[in-house]
Amino acid sequence: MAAFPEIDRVVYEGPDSKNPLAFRHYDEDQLVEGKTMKDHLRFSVVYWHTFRGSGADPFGPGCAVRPWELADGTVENACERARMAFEFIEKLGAPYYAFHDRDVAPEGDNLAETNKNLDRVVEVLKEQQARTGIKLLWGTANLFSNPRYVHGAATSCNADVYAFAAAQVKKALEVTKELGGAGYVFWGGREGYQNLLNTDMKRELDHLARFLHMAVDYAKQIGFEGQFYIEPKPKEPTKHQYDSDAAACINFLRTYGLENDLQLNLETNHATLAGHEMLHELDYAGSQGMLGSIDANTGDLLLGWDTDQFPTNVYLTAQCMWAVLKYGGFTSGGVNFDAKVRRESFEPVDLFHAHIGGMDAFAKGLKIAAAIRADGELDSMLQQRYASWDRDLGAEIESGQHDLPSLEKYMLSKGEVAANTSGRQELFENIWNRYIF
Ligand code: XUL
Ligand code: CO
Repeated sequence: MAAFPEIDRVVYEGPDSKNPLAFRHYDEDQLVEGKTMKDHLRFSVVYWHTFRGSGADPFGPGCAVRPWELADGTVENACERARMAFEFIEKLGAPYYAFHDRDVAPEGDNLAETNKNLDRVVEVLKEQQARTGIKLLWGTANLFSNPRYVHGAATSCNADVYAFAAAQVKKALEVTKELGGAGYVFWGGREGYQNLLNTDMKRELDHLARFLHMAVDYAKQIGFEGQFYIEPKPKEPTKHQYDSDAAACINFLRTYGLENDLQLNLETNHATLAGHEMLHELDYAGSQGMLGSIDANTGDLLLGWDTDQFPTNVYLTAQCMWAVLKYGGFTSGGVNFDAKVRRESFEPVDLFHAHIGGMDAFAKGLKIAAAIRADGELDSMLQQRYASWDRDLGAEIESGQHDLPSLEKYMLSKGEVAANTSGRQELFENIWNRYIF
C-alpha cells in the first residue's frame, strides 16, 4: 500500500518556483567546489521522529495522522511501515536514513524474541535499500526508553542493566553492519545524573568508557568499518549528561583512550542547550580533528528545551556548511534531520514540507558558504588580523624559539606594545551578510 499516492518524486525547480513540493535550491547534481550537492550534504531522514513520532507531548497523546500506524505493535506493521518509510525517503530524494533499533521493530517478551523481531524488519530494510539505493547513514540503540534504563544504561548502578545494554549494542552493531551502515552513534540517553548525592560519578564514567571500548572491540571483531560517533547533549533527560558538549566529549574520549575511534555527531539544539552556538561546536570539534556528522535541527531560543525543529534559517545553515567545508567536508557523516514536525502539523504532507524546507535551507547555506570561500575576502581579513604572528616575534614564538626571560628581554628593550588595531566585528558581519542578501 502506498502512503503518499498523491505525491510524486520531489524535483528541483529553481529559486522562482512556488511549488511547495519542489526544491528551490537543492539541485542534487549541481557542482559546488567540484562536488555534487548530493555528495556534500549527504541528507538523511531519521526513522524515530519521521516514522514513529506521534506528536505526543507532556500534556496530551499523539495526534499525528500516519498511514503506517496500521496495527501498532506487531512485527507485520513494522515491516509495512518500513516499506512506507522508504516510499517517503525515495520520493523526497534523500540518499540516507538513520534509526534506533527500537524505532524499526517492537520489543518482544525477552531479548531473544526482540532480536528476532529486529531481524525480520532488517530483512525488509535490506530489501528496500536494494530497491531504492538509499543507504544507512548510521544506526544506534535506544538505551533510554524502556523502564529498565531508569538509572541509565552504561552508567546504571545495576550491573544487569549494563549487560542488557551491551547485548543490545552488540545486536545493533551487527544489523548496522548487515545494512552497510556508514556509521554508528552513541547518544548518552540517560547517561548522566540528577543528583550527585546518590551518584558515583567517577565509577559511572569508567563504566561508560569500558562500554565504548567493548563496542569498538566488537566492531573490529565482526569487521564493521563504519565510523563511531558520540553525540553531545548537556541535559534532557538528566540534569547533567556526561556527554555535555563537544569539549567535554573530546576530553572524555582522550582521557579514556577512545579519541581515535570516535568522532562527534553535533546537533544544533543540543549546542543551544549547552549555551553554545552550533558554529562553536563545529569549529571546536573540527579544530580537534573530530567533526564527524551533523544532527540538523534547531531549537527555539525562547524555550529552554530540545524542540528539535526543522532548520530554516540560512544564517545557521551557511555557518554549518562553512565549518564543514573548512574542515574538508563530510566523509562518513552527513546532514541528518534529527527534527520533528510540530504537533499541530499532524498531516502526512507536513513531513514533506518540513524536509524540503530543511534541505533547501542547507543547500542554500552550502552555496553561500562556498561563495564566501571562493571570494576569500573574509579569509584574508582573518589572516590580516593575526599578521603579527606571521613575522618576527610572532613567528619566533610559534616556532618555539622563546621563553619567559627572552620575552621579558624583548619587552624591556621595546618598552610598550605595538598599537592594537580594531577587531572590525561589524565589518566582518556586513561582509558575511553580503552573501546572504
Ligand atoms: C536526542 C537525540 C537522539 C540521538 C540518537 O536528543 O538527539 O535522537 O540523535 O539517539
Ligand atoms: Co540527535
